[in-house]
Amino acid sequence: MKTFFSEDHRLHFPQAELAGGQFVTPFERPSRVEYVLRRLRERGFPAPEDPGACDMGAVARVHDAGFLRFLETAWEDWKAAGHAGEIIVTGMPTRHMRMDRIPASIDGRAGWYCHAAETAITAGTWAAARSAAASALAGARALGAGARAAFALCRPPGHHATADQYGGYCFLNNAAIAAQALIDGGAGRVAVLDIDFHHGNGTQTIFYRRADVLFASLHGDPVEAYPHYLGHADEHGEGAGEGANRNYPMPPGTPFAPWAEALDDALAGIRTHGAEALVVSLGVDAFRDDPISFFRLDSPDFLEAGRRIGRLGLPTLFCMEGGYAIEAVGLNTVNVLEGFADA
Ligand code: 5XA
Ligand code: ZN
Repeated sequence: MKTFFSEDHRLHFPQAELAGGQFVTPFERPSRVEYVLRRLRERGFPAPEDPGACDMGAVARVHDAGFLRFLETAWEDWKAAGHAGEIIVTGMPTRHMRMDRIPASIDGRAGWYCHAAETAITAGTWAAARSAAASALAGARALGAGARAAFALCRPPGHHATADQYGGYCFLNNAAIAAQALIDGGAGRVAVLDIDFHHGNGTQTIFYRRADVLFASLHGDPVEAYPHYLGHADEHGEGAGEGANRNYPMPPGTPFAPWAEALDDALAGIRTHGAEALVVSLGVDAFRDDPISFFRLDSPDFLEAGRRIGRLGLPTLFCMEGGYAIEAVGLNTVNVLEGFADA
């Protein structure tokens, strides 16, 4: 299985994340990928390829032009405004406020383009985000060239990023960008399967009104878990996309058996949809020891999840998302890839 990865991910490492009313070292940190790289090596996967420069035309197929300009210039604008720290949003437009006027100030624009204040922007965030999208696009190209599977070791992750908002540690929606590239490369229908513990609100919103990209997500019930305001079972898609969105919210303590039942149902939906290619948002924070999640999957369960995904028989691109039990992230991620390869 070809893997793609850029060292530029290191350029994004905020000093702090706002969690539980405190500033803590971000859960989403560079060392996460070191464990994945080490495990890939140990298990005999080919050395990851650098994806090269990011095709911004492909990124612009998914993201709003104003949002991309904001991400590109945010750090300079923030510094020019005299701010000493990293970009942490203190106000966002919410109910009872106007949604038709984008502010001029960097503080106002940062709030406009953000949906979760735990996520800071630093000097290197834009370069790191582009490098993650580049890995996803290289993976999509590998599938287009006939590969059965590819793994994009994306960091920062992407599935919470909407067309015009960052948050949940995500800036560019790597999986959505790859899915769109597969469609643009000639696939009639594509599916995105999101097995990260958190609902992929960004991916859902991007494709919600479209029939050509099915989105299916297994996640902690938003009644209890981030992103809190989307991810319920009754969100089925709208307009042409009606029926092409499938959510499987599950309660605290969910072990593998019901999770796997949801996975099988999602895979059956993907088959029925007639997808010609699959993008997997591969988060491993459904692991029992994950510090910010509440499912109970064990490491061998990720192998079995990979096998079930592999039995679908579709060309598949895995894009790395979350997972914060740092030392187990490598094992659990590579277990999914190995299970897939064994199927
Ligand atoms: O998949 N998403 C994550 O792991 C990020 C969760 C952010 C919670 N504040
Ligand atoms: Zn997650």
